[in-house]
Amino acid sequence: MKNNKFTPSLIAAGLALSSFGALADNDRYIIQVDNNAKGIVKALAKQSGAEIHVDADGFIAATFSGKSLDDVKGLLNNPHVKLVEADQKRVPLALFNDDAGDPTQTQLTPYAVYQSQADQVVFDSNAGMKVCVIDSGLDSSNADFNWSAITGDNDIGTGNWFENGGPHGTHVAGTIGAADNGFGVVGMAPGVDMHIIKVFNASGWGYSSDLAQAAQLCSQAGANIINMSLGGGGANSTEENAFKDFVAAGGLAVAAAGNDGNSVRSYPAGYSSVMMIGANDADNNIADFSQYPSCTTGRGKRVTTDETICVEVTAGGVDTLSTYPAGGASLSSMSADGVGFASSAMENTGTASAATYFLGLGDAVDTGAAGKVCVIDRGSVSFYDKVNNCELSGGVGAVIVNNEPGMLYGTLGDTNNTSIPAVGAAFEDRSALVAASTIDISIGASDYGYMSGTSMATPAVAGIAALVWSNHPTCTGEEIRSALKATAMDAGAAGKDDFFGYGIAQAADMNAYLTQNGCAGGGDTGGGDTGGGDTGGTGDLTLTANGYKVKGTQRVDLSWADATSSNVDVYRDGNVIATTANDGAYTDALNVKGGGSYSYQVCEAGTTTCSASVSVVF
Ligand SMILES: [Ca+2]
Ligand SMILES: [Ca+2]
Repeated sequence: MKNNKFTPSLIAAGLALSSFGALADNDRYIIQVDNNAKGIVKALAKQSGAEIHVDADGFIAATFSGKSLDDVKGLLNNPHVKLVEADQKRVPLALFNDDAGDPTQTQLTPYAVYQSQADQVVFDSNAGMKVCVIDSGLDSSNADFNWSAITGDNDIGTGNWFENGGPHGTHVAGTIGAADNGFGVVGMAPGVDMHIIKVFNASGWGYSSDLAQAAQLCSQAGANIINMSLGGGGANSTEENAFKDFVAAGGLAVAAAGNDGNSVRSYPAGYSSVMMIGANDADNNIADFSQYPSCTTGRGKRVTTDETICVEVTAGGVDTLSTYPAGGASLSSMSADGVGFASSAMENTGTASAATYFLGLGDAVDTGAAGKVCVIDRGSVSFYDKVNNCELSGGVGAVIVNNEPGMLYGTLGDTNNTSIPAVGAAFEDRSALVAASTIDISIGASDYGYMSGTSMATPAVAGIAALVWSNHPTCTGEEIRSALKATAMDAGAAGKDDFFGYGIAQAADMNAYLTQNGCAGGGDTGGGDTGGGDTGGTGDLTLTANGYKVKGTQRVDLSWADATSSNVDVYRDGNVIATTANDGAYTDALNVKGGGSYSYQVCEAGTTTCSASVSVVF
């Protein structure tokens, strides 16, 4: 029984980090010059009131305060000037990005909302959807919730549900249902009814019996969905039965795959009744921490495949922006020579505004940094050592620049005893930051911050389910689960795989699929499913699939068009099941009864020229 503990899936890196780069108006320009006449041009620019920031081979960059590009071209009408152009601000870009800005002033949409199309579906608050959040409580100090729609249960061991036992539960709840109210962030199902059950606190431990009881309390509260951003090793029949009962009554239960980056199966996610959720990043890549248990069990002739015991879908869960207990997170801002740059708060609230000093790797004390903001490269020594060496040198603030593309997120560790504000910066901004004359950095307490984990992906899927389900309220939880899988966007290895399951959850595609096919998805009554499949394929080869049953056994008729080779390969769930004549039709007779969900593709034989994946749900 000792294995039946579960823990909140807290990932330390990225905890309480923010990066809200202030975007200054840009009146900064690049001037291309002949090197031998650069002095003349610099003098001309200074005469015109410019502040020069970069003096490089063949060009300079300078701010002409309040002047337009045409103004500057006029001022620098000189034969040594080859070109004047706007100095564009460069920020690290992913496929999907959080809105930029200050969440106390404006509402920021987290990247995962865009990635999963949740911004394309309107939540129907009259449908009565309710999400039960079993976590560390939801702190009532955060104003970004529809508090009149939130209830909870107290637990003697963990205290009031509306007081946080760590920020985890508040962050999770924000991803599900932060209100659409003009500030802060917005959840997947904004303002959705929630029931909060607090089963762990700062000490971080709960037991499977707590979870089994919590499932019953969720049911009593009338919840449609249970969100469990938690997990641990070891199955437990009491716990399993509690979720089985919840799902049998029409509910949907989702849980985190786990954050150890291995193939271990976590529970409750590993129970068949519970949908296992993995995490992807803003570039549609799997998170390196996201666990990927196999869908098969047994050995030899007893091997069986069961897609309900492995990852079924994923959603964004890397550097997820959401709600914190008020003041519980850190927000940073940075500007260099008056131009805003993205930053992440590392440690120590406060402000620093001073001339810059490049401290190299920051591996030694250097009194040249006295009174200045240290710009430090990542590498060689710890972040703490870098900031400490800056402070011991008399530095008043520290900027640590990443040594690989993207923003540097980090902390100074548990034994930090520095006091100067320290921020991370993106590698893409390194040259500008190193060249800058002055840097201003500021770190303040915030109600919003970042966390990473399958704990963050799980509430994204719970929220997407609530969002779409609110538009199809007659569906059962199992039907919603099937629709999530049938419409997920394939990612990673082609077809269903252990890391992504069916892929990244897609709210708008799922909504359209249920509108077109009904709750049952068309599979279990002999109807066809030709809609809602993902669009991972390329080329002109088109495929439709029609699922039906013969004497209770699943069959799928495939028909395709516009293949050009004499034979085609037929794929089911990423594996070739047949190489057959290119006659436009094939029937897959599965020796399977009951429910199931399959993804089909047809490819020109021996090639990767394939149709899009088409899903069939029984
Ligand atoms: Ca909001
Ligand atoms: Ca895949």
